[in-house]
Amino acid sequence: MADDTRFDTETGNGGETHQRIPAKGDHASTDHLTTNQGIRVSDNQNQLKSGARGPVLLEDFVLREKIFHFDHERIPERIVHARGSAAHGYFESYEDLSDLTRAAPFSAKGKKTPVFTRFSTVAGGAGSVDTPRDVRGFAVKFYTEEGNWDLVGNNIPVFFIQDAIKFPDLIHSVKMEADRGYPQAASAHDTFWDFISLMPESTHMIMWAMSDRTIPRSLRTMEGFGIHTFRMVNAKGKSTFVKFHWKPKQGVQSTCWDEAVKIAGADPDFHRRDLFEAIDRGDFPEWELGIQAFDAEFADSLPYDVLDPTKIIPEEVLPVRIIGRMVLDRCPDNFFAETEQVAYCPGNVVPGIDFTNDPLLQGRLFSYLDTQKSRLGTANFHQLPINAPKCPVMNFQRDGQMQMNVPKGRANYEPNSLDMTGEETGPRECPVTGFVTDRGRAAEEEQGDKLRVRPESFADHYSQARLFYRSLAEPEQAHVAFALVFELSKVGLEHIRERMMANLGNVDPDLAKRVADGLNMPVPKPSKAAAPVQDMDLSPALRIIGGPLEPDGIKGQTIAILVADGSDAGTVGKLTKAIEKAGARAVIVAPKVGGAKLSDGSMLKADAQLAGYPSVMADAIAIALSDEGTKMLLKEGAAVQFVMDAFGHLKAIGASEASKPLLDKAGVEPDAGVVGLDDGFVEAAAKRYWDREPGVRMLP
Ligand code: HDE
Repeated sequence: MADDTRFDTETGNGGETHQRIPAKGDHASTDHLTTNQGIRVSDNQNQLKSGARGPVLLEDFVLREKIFHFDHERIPERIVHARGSAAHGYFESYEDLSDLTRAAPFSAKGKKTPVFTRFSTVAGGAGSVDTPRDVRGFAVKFYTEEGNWDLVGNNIPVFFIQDAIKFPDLIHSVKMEADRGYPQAASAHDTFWDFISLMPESTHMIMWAMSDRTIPRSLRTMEGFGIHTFRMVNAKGKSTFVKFHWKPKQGVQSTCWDEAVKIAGADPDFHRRDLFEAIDRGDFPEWELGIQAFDAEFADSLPYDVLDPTKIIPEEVLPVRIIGRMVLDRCPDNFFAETEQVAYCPGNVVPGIDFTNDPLLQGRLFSYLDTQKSRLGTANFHQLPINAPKCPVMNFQRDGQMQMNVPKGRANYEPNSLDMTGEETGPRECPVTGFVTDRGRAAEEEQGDKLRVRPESFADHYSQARLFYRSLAEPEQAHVAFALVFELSKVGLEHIRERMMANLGNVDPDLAKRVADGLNMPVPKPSKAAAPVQDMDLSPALRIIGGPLEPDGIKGQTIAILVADGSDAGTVGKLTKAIEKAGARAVIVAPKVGGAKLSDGSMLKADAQLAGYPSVMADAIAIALSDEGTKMLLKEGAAVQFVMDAFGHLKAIGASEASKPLLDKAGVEPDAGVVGLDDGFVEAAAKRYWDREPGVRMLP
């Protein structure tokens, strides 16, 4: 049969029937199925056999190539940050920052630079769930016209360790235990807390890790931080220290622990889906980039060392200057090619950005390139489309596995004088526009004996842990105590719990007592601190609840409306409109996905089926049931749980009068967050009701 003839149905070998829709067009067209050698494939359903029921022939190159390629589809996952989700977008500078830096993205007001941003969890494997208690990676690749700049940060502004040499130990301790291979994506086990309790420098980060920051509601509602002190360098070579901050326009929002656990079961891809769907529907997430810029004199005036990555500079001490925004407006076309193959490296800096001597940062500069060679298999991974700079790349590096470029000419070394023969000679150095390492502080400060020591200025491990804990709002402090009790309850070895509580005694005696009570263990004496613990001025900017980035509306959020047969059409219609007007998404949930027959006889299609859409998926819920619907759903466990969880997770519940028996059955008690379905619902839906919490769970 001719190749390009269209035929609908054909009876294949063995009498099976399948649809074949052959391609049209000539040999230049792209709609033909081919092998990797470009040979058109006539049959993608059957192997080549000797006779219909006979043996398969080794000469079937179509089969062999297809299976061969499939066999090699997986690459090693990232050793950390394996689970990630990413998007394309742009960075827009709010001003011309040339007084501070000559870095290309900041050279003019309104200038746009393309970016690719990947968010990740740290401990779990690539197939692990999205909502464990974990730090989140926040890595941004800026494709500037002067090369790629990667700002590879986290959603927490400090780190567990001060020196890169401890990183393998930290990661080994948090990952699945070496002999048993569990737990996956969880820090609640002996080896992690053993290591942490022996490393007092981790205490500040532990306060953040046990706070609501590590159970974000969405990747869109997280802050990001560069952590280390970097330098910005202007055209005159003047250098300024900077710390980078990403502030989400969506606000900062977290889940309750019980909610995060239930989301993991209801939708393991909750964050990935949320990011993809938000961008897909045109609700582009946005972050503002801010810097804390300071000079050496200011750094020297601080009671801690700005090279120590376990320290912040509170915003009250040095305000964050907002310098631009990042908008993520395009989903990846292909998860593997882009999100999986992207390779970030803190060592990728452009002229105008430079490093400091932070010993954690310095170790990172080696690690990323090294691990990427192992993960992506060749030193040429920078040629992959997602990693390739969007400016010319010209040098004399050659060859290697998977070389994608075909460099021309004889010159593959520099200097050369081939131009005297009239040949192409290749690129030359750029002393003026090229990257020049900033000497920063006087060179003599960087000379000294070869030592393996920690500076004295890194010795205070507790003052900022105390600062963080005491700056939190009361419910957030309770959550920290709750998380510590939960995690240490999963630790089997009692001496580890005791040692950890002794360290907590230095943070705050009340916290140590709360945790000890929660474990029903005696409060140990505080451990010996390497430096006296200071009471620093509190920093309310560190709070989520009542903090500067608490969301003040429902924009970007999801509100579930539960309907069933008999639900009032007018109410549901009005509610949907009001939710959408406020910039949120209304999701119609019904017992059956085909929808429900409303009071006016119309069929309203459901976006989700009740059993598959527990209320943890939404930020607030509206129960729009009639008497008939309520009567039916009183017998449906998923409906009772829907309401009970929303109440337990401190969410707003809007309910029709007729729904009341369902609310009663779910144990809902009236409070400011339980309202009717009139105009006030949208406003009520904008927050969580923290006052409700002591009534629904025992907090330590
Ligand atoms: Fe990383 N880290 N890291 N890290 N890191 C990696 O690089 C490492 C650290 C961070 O979405 C790896 O390509 C060392 C701090 C992010 O692809 C690896 C040390 C911060 C990502 C590596 C640190 C980070 C990584 C694994 C201690 C926040 C994911 C795969 C000195 C500022 C990037 C890879 C992505 C990934 C090493 C500490 C952030 C092994 C040695 C501090 C967001 O190279």
